[in-house]
This record gives sequence, C-alpha cells and structure tokens, in this order.
Amino acid sequence: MNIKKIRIHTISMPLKKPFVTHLQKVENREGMIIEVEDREGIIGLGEVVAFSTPWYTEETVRTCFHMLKDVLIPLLRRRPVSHPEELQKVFDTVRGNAMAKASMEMAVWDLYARQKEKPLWSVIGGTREKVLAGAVVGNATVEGMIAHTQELVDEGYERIKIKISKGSDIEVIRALRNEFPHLQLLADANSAYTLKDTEHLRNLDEFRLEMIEQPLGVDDLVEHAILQKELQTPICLDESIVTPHDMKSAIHLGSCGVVNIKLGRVGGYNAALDIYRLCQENGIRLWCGGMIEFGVSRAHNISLATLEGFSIPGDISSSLKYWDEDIIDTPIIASSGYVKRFDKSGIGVDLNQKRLKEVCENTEEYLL
Ligand code: OSB
Ligand code: MG
Repeated sequence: MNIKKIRIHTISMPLKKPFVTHLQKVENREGMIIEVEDREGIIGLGEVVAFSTPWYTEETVRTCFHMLKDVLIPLLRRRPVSHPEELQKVFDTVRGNAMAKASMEMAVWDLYARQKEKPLWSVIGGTREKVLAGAVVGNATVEGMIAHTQELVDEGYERIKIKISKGSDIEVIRALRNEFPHLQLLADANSAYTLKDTEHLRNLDEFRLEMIEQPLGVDDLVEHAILQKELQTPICLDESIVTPHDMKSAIHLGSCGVVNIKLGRVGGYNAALDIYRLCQENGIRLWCGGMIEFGVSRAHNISLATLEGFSIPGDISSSLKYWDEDIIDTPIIASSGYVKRFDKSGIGVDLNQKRLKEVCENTEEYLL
C-alpha cells in the first residue's frame, strides 16, 4: 500500500454538555486522530476512541499512544501490508489493545479505499444509502431525562437510548414510557447489576424496551445467559464482546439476542466483520455503537452501518449533539431517524484543518 508516514494528533475538546453514566462523567473528550499517508500523498484517517481514564475498557489515550508509537507502527514498518485484511495477522502478534489497533485499521482501510477511489462502505460490501440513527440520553434526574429526550425527539430522533443504574431505572423508564408511549426506547446499564438483581430487572419487562444493554459484568457471558432466560426484554451485549471468540461463546451460551458493534472495542474492521458474519449466521440482531467520538470515527461507523445486517438504529447521531464544531469538514447530520452515507472516496470526509489546529495538543510524525 506504499505507506510513507503516519501522524498522530492528540486532541482535546469540551463536550457541549457533560455525558453522565454511573461509571463516569465525561466533560472533556481527549482522543487521537491518525493520518496514514502513502507515497502519492493520499491520506487515510483513523481515530483512537479510548478515554482519558480506563472506565469503559482498560485502554486509555496514553496506553494507545504508547502502543501506536512503540509497538504497532514499528510492527507495520517491519511487515508492510498490501491489503488492510493483512493487518489482522500482523496485529495478532500483540495481545489486547483493541482501540490502538482499531485506530490503525480505520486509517489503513480508509487509505485503501481512497487509493481505489471507492467509498469505504462499498469496499466492505455495504448497501444501505442511509444508516439508522439514534441518540443517547445520559443519567440525570427524571425531569432532566424527559426534557433531554423531548429535545432529541423534536430534532427527529426516533430511537432513544437512556443510561440507567441501580436507583435510577424503573422510575425513569416508567416516566419516559408514559411520556413517549410509542418511542423506540432502550436502556444501557454499563454493568450496573448482578444476577442478584434478576427479580428487579424482570420489572422492566412491562415497559416494552427494545432491549437492555450490558446489564451485567464484562466477563459475565454465563450470567447473561442465565438472566436472558428470566427476561422477556432482549439482552444486548456491548462491553462483553471484544473478540469474535467472545461472540461465538455468547451465541453458544445464549447470552444475548442483540449485539452492538464498535470498531474501537473489537480492534477494527477485520474483527468487526467477523463478528458481523457470526451474528448474521446465528440470528443475532446488530447495531452500531458509539463512543462519544469525533467525526472521523463516526464516519467510519456510518460506513460500517451501511452493511445490510445493521437493521436496528445505532448510537449514530449528529456532530452537533456533542460538539460545537466537529473535527471533520462535512458535519454528520441525522434527520428523521437516518444519517445519509458519504459517497466520496474512503470514509468520505476530510479533516477540518482549522478546527484541528484549535483542539490539537500535540502532533507526532513517524516515517515508515
Ligand atoms: O456504553 O455504549 C456505551 C459512550 C461511551 C462509552 C460507552 C458507551 C457510550 C454510549 C454511546 O452510550 C454514546 C454516543 O456515542 O452517543
Ligand atoms: Mg453500552
């Protein structure tokens, strides 16, 4: 692929409003934008979606920087690839560190599509002209969550996910259901419960939630299978599915009816596409997750969600939901429940250089 240099921009941007889960309140988003440039000057874009601290997975912006600089870029220097699928084998020699690997995979897949002058969605076999959008409401008071949901519904979102936790669940969901009887509603617990809460979680069945996301611990594939037998509401796994092997285990055990795929969490396109195929073959429904990320990763999510199997609205929302101004030159806009795919080469967007300058804290360049 003739990769010549790689740039890593560390950026930091305040959110318009803090994003609250029972695990963490995110007020400022750190991240990294990756540019992979070939000998002709064509640039592929990727993004590190890890957070400043390891509250969602074990990676952080700093661990990703270390992995990129000291491990993954040197590996790529020693073992150049001629197709992005080869990255899987190259990166398999490094354990874990999915988000660091995913940022490189994103950039190399984008570069590959741009070299071929094709949109990335077509390279991976996507078909949807517009992808199913959805928005997320963070944890707050019942009144606050109703008001936020109303704002998002007024903006045209047809599916809303709310963050729940112990002590902030039944009451909020009942109130939202009363207020929005026909809204597609789901709840994400980010591992707030254990099997001891089974009776309590059963009380959620009456509210016709589309699903409950990650009610139990990251390692609880068996426990999720036991819980799923007790609930009518489908379980959707997020944190528990990191590798295609996790997906096989979850299918074998019956741990979930739904999965959200995040490129960052699973280590990039190669693993995401493997998980996608496993879900398609085994009747597991799929949607594309979000990481309160910047437009580069969001544009990758849109490419991925053009695959036919992404038949449920994901956490794909407008650039303006979190940012005053996004890092990409064409902001993402959700309307009437959809985001239109980008039809230019690669992910279809470029960096907004003016915005990058404003939010960039550090840039390093590595020659291959
Ligand atoms: O659990 O799905 C999650 C954001 C950051 C970390 C974890 C999660 C989320 C979201 C998606 O809920 C929010 C979004 O990107 O709009
Ligand atoms: Mg989640």
